[in-house]
Amino acid sequence: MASEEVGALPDGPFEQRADQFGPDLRRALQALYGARGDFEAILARLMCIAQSASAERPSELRALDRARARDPDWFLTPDRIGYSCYVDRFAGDLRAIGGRIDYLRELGVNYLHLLPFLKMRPGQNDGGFAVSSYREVEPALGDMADLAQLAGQLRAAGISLCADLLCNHTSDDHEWALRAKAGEAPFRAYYLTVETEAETQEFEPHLSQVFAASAPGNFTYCPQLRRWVWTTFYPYQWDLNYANPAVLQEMAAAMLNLANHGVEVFRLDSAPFLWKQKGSDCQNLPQAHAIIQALRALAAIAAPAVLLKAEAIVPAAQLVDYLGIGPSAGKECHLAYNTNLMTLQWAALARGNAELLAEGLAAMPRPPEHTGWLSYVRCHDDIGWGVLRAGSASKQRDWAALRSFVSQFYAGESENSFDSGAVFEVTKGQAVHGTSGSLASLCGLERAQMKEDRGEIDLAVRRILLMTAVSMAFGGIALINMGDELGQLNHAEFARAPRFDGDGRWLHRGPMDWNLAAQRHEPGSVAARVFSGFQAMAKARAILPLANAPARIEAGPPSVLRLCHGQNGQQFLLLANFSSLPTQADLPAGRWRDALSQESALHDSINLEGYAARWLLQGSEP
Ligand code: OTU
Repeated sequence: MASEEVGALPDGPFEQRADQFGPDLRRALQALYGARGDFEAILARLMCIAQSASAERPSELRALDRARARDPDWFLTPDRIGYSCYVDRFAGDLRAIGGRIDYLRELGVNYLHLLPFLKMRPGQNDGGFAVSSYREVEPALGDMADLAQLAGQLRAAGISLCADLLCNHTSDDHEWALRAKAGEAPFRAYYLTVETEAETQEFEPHLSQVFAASAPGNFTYCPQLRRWVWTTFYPYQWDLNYANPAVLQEMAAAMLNLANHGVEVFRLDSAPFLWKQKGSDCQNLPQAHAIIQALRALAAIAAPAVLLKAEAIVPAAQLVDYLGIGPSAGKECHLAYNTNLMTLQWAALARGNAELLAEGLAAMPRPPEHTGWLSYVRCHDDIGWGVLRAGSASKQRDWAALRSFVSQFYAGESENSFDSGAVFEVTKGQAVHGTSGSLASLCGLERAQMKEDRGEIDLAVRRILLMTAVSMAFGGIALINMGDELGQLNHAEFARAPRFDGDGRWLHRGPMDWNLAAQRHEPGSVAARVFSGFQAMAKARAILPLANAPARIEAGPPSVLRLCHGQNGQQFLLLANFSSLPTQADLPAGRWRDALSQESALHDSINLEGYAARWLLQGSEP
């Protein structure tokens, strides 16, 4: 294999990478299993897993490993546009996704997150987030060969495939859970269980509740085990016990097997919850970070092209830690969802004011080198308001009041509400959790279309484009949630369907509306306005001098977010007016041009229509 040998030097063979990243693996494992007598054996076993994965890695993926080693910041270029969707609702099955690549390319997408597609629990399965096997695709969606084939097709089209790694829990019908229930001691040790209800109460008071209304509490009694199983999420999602090194070994092997089928980016689901410790809230513990760092080192050794992305819905103060800080910089995740940007943007839109948004973003620590944010305005989950709390911005605020304001606002309950969203998982006494709804419905399109009010439809479209313009201008990968590029509305039928068991997030998980997609070429239609707006931004973004976070962020006037990036003598300025009223914003000295409309010779100040977002460039022409 001459071609392999030519490129083999820069990142070197397995042994070289093992030498380079082995110490990181050792350090991470020490934080987890350092006190154990069999520590060296645990390390050796993981190295063995990495070695066999590396040996099995197909040659095209080894070529990718080499290319990525030459260009480690490949995922941080401003042309990175992501898209996330469910396989069945976007295309039908994995094979059929191949037939939609042209659509994705038309939009400018080069990163595709397919929501869980591995074998899932029959019946209730939290949209596939209850995995029954890490080594099989859900039969209705295809098989592992289809996965590898699709990944190859996507790669050939310049699209990187991202998949979830359900690392915190398995389904209660996963083989490990079944064998645990059957009484096999080694598998019982895969899960976190306690014997009595009284013991659960030693943890509960310190823990938060994710599905507080529909799945209260963090433990579920299992009659077969005659014990209480730790279930942070739904009762059928059993939390794994990483204090048992066998669990880390299984998860590492599962990840590397998927990587060898072409998955390039792993979304580490529920990353904050990986380690539990009595007396703590069992989130963001140092050991949870150590587990991720171990997975990172193993990927670097066995499948170096692979990226890790943290799904950590935590306040800003804890968020950047997932990108690796201090001595761990560059040794944890490459990417993390920028949930702070997302929630603060929605709060700004509700309040018609950008000051808190600017303040919150300015206070955020910068991502370390070679890491970046995943910016998004909507995803398959609710907007979790819980992250808006002390640490989200520098000044003291009444965060609880803000959380209930936004929650009510997006449930359409405030005087000025324009949206058709719904509260998610609200319980008595705990006023706020999250909001469900599609981007378009939350931006007012649904109500406006119902009223057939052209003026309001126009405002809603502007809000959609404003929210997207801000997220796309922040830096890192900008992610579009399926259907948002067309202004797709809520799917009320799903929200009511008994098979989804009252989980309100199905409100915005409707099937892709391909009829609406067909309208994207009909000038003047809402679909065309939204789609072409997204497309133009995706295209224009490629030449913006975006770093992995803005250089300066401020508000002025109060409704306008000003966000600047500057690189190689080129300056970029985003001006985003979160108010429905027009306003005027000062421009920094010099002559500016609009990167989207190409309007040139702008200087001194600029008029911003209600909900207008402008992308302005200064300096050398591209
Ligand atoms: C993640 O979610 C997934 O994105 C959800 O779709 C799953 O239901 C869940 O894990 C279990 O697998 O807190 O950090 O508020 O934002 O459950 C993990 C609801 C999470 C989600 C929350 C989230």
